[in-house]
Amino acid sequence: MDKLIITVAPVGAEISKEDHPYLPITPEEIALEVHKSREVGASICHLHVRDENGQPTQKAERFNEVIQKIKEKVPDIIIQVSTGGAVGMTEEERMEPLTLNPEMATLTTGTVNFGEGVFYNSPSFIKKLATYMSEKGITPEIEVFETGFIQNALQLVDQNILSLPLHFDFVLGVPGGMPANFKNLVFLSEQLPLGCTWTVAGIGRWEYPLAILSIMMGGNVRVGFEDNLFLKKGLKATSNAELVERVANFSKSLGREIATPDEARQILHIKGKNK
Ligand code: KMH
Ligand code: ZN
Repeated sequence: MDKLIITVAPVGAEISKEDHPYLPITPEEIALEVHKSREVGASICHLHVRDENGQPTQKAERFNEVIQKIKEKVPDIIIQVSTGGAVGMTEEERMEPLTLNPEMATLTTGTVNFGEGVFYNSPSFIKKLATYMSEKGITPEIEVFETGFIQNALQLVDQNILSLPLHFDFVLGVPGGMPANFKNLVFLSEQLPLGCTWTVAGIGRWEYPLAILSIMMGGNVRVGFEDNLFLKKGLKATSNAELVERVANFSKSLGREIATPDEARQILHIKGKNK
């Protein structure tokens, strides 16, 4: 089994300081959280950023500011920018961080209800994002909120826009999306062509049960305030690093070592380093 790749998703677009005072918002706060998370085992940072008022933004300038701060502290971590942004953002807004030529970016290959909103991804927009990433050599992570999203990604392979092996993230437990449970994770992982890699982001209380199953199955794990705030029932983590460290400890105790960013690059077939 390959070493475990841990992704930290420290910010997200859905929670605020009112939900959790430890949510990192400023470039300095985000960089510090990523640094602490890297020290305990994270090799990828799934990045959303916030503006001066704490609101989600996809402005390239703000992403650049945050990425520079992260790189000062953690030069080797893989930065995966979000092209999902927040529900309701325009396609143009969502594409902005790609202009920074990041090493990795998300690519959601379908539309899903998302709480009270709709996370809208039309076939033409999916194709546009995939084509852009492919032309620029940005490694996509396919975000899967429902089974059909896998087929939609494989269609892009048939159309010679993307190529195998692809890397997938199963996001389970978003209200409106595919429920989080063990059967769904096993089912999704069985749909992938040989050689593809996957990670799981269990939302809320499912973060750890699905992380443990993934560790045992040879998958990978995403944790962070974007998905879950709690270390255990009633106890909020005071840092994203506490969530990362818990997964790393589970993995080590189950006999699976943790990948460094360079090892993650090899496992995920990422070509360029920190472009
Ligand atoms: N905030 C969600 C609407 C991604 O980062 O690409 C979308 C999301 C997925 O978080
Ligand atoms: Zn995200």
